[in-house]
Amino acid sequence: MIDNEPLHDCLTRSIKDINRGDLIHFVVNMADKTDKKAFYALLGLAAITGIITYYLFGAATPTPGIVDSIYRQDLPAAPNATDAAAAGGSAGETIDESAFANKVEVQILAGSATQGNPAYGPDPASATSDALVTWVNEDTVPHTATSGSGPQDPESGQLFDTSIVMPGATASIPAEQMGPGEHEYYCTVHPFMLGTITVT
Ligand SMILES: [Cu+2]
Repeated sequence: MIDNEPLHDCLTRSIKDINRGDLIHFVVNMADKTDKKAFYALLGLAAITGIITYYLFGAATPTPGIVDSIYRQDLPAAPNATDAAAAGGSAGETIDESAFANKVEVQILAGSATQGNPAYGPDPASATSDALVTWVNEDTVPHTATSGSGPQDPESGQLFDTSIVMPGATASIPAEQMGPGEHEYYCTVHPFMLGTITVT
């Protein structure tokens, strides 16, 4: 202990000295003994530790596309473009598009999944009762066109429902099925997406 050195500094210095001394002692010992067995044993243990760690991390890493959650529920089978055209109406009957001379197209606009963006176009849309109304999903995520003002509407989906329309796909509903009048509709995936179609 140096004279007048504060006790705290003395202890700190002592601990540092002990640690450094131990380390040097260990290294010198290893070199002196040139214990090849110990060296190769350490090398082997390190390799085994590495391999085990590699595979454990691999096993613990989630696989992309696999959702391992107790809350997950399978969605109903997504209709493809052909099915989507036939998905109109609660009965899901096949629609013969060639039977319609009068066709009205409504776009589900790109970017509509973001609240505040325009949802459907044209909006309002209009069709005569002999028309076939086709929603075209121009966006990159699934949408629907479902009659009603929103999920809370007790009449929701009762007049018409495209069900899920995948990106790039279409879904058609005969205007006759909607009946005359001004019809509100929305997207069940993004209930802030609202549109109106008037059948005359
Ligand atoms: Cu949507």
